[in-house]
Amino acid sequence: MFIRVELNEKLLKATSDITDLCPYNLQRGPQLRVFEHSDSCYEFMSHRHDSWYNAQKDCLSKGGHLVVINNIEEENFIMSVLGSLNFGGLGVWIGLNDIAEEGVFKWITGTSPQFTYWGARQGPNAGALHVAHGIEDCVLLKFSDSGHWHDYPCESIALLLENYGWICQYSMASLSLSGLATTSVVPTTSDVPTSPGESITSGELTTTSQTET
Ligand SMILES: [Ca+2]
Repeated sequence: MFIRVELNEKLLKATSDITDLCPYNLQRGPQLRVFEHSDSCYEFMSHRHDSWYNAQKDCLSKGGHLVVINNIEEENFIMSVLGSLNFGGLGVWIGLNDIAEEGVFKWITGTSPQFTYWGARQGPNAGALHVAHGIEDCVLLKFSDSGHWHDYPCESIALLLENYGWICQYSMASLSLSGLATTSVVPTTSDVPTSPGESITSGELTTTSQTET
């Protein structure tokens, strides 16, 4: 029994920084954050400047997608991290767009938004006479407007530059103990604990898997 406890302690020690559970290919640093209420990692590419398309491409290439904001807590989390990173830009691209069907905003994951945070006269609230409707198909979380969402052209049009930072979202590896079922501690003879309270100091971790012969 103590072996299982010891393993859990080792696991917790190894994951003392929760961002350790983020995909290994992501660069570590203050731009990589975990939101406690979701199983996601957020990579703040807020220092970069590019089109919405290239932003989404960047997220996709690393196994994620542009951020999907499901509630006010997630919105506030993003604003607070942008603040802590001393974000000085206009805003950041998020995964919402109406590229496929004008006026019907959907998340990059294909779902319809249950929560929105549109600024005044933005997105579906712009009014039918708003001439820019058809070209403003991508959504910027506008830091300078308290984080409200504004629809913007997805990319630069002639001299009108539309390059902004962005936030990628990734699934976090689950802290599953099921993987430990095939992991056992094999202490060397001198390391065998004499009582359950004693810890293994130099036990070797041996991992076996079904793919091994
Ligand atoms: Ca539009």
